[in-house]
Amino acid sequence: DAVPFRRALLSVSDKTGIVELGCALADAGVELVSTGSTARMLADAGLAVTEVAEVTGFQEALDGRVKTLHPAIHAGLLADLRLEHHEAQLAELGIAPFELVVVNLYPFVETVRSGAADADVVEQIDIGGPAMVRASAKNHANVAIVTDPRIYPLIAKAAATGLSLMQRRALARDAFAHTAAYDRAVARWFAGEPVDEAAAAQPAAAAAGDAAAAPVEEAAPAAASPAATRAPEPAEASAPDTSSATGLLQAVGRATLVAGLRYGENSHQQAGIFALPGGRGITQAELLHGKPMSFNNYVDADAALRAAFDFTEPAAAIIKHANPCGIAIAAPRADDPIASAHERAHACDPVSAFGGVIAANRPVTRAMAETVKDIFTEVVVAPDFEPEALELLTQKKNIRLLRLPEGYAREGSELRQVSGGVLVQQPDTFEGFSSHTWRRVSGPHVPDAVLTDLEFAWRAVRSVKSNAILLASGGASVGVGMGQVNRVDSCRLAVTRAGERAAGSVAASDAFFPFADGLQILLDAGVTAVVQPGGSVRDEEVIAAANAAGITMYFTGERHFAH
Ligand code: 93A
Repeated sequence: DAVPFRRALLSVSDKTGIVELGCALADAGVELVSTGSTARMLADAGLAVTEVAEVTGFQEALDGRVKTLHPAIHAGLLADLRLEHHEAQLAELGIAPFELVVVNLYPFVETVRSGAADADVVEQIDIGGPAMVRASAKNHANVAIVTDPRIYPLIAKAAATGLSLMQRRALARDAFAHTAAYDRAVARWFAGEPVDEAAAAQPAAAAAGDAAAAPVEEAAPAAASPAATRAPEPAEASAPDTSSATGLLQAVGRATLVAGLRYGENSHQQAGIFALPGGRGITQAELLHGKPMSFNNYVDADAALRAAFDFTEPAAAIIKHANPCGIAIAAPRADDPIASAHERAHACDPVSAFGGVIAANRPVTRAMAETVKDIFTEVVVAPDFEPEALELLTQKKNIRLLRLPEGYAREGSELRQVSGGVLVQQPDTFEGFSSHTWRRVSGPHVPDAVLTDLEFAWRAVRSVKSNAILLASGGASVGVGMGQVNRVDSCRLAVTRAGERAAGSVAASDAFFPFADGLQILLDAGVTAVVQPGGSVRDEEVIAAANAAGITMYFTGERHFAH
């Protein structure tokens, strides 16, 4: 649904970046139409540009008060070319449509601030500009409206292909917010009130700041250039506090488009990624190499980060379809801790790790890269990549390398859509992982090493979708059973995946065993210790099974469902 740019209307007071944008558009064969001083600037840069006056057949009138306010311009902005009669009327009138409009308004607030006389302030009330902005935004089905120089690079990148409907809609939203804030400032001035607050109320642009550098994947599916993706620079000062539901919802309301995605979970679903103000997560990560991130890549990379960054030790997680097929921390005294963590995470389930998404909570080292390069991997996301690691991995065309923003952090609340509304909750950051707080309900005291393993398993299992069973040994998962609709199947899965490694491993269950049957599967496979929340009405039955097998079992008192 990208509408290719054939004809663009440029009329800007703030000339920042307009020549560069003009050049990119001209290079892509887009015809440039422009007003007075904008046109002169473009022409001075050697670009072919058509003056608005040439299009309208009227010279600017009334000291410039009437420049673009003309049917020859506005019909070109408002024609809905999905309608045959609009197309026919345009042709009859001899008017060509615009697909791109770049406008910013007379500097009204700046003029007020400068202490200018009333007559001069009034002259700086832009009329023709907002008319174009609003017309184009209304007609976003056909026109992309750009009011913020910060997104010119994004437009330049899409010069040859145009923008998707989703992107045009986001731009339209920002355009109306922009003109609304502008008019609010004008109204305040007439009321004798300070204009600054009104101006400050202006929402962020559709793709603010460095997002400008983001590729327009959806619009340019065939574009080979992977170019760095970087989301808007977080505006810390004004960013809502996302630890409360209202804060998170406010942040969502102010989310800005980072990029259209090629498609959603499937190729017939449109999709895009939006950044929250102040966000410092996967959305803000920089794509150092590889094809643009897909919708599913983002989901999996985020799940991988959640798992890897749950540990303070060097840790790696490999995700497939939002579930871990391996989580591990570095082996004690490993030469290269993060390489060790990754190798051990991979060893958990090499079959599933094929085509997986890897997250590391430490910079990727050369040694880790050496291993990763031989494994088909969709994405590696990490705080950074050592230069040699980058050199090795960039040799692989199909891998995506993502560098996290500094101070990577998840939002303080989580949001999930349900029909008619949204669910908001605090994330599961509960830190009661120490075995000191657990209750031993069966078996003897276990050695410290086993306790440490249980603590690892209990933490790791919360990154696994329920019903989750995670078998671990030596700080690495060895078998994961996830996402089953009964716990027995999750136990079977974990044990099967672990194979011979189940014997001697420890197990964590994200919620209580409702019957002894699931636990029995773990016991039969040779699991030596179990940690689980407890709290089932049949706890006694479950404890009896553990006792019969002579294994140690702990109750934590809290569960870690992840749905
Ligand atoms: O004077 S206006 O209210 N009437 C118009 O017809 C009109 N057309 C464009 N303001 C108008 N503009 C504004 O001129 C634009 O919003 C933009 O800010 C400025 C660009 O003029 P120039 O290209 O001559 O610098």
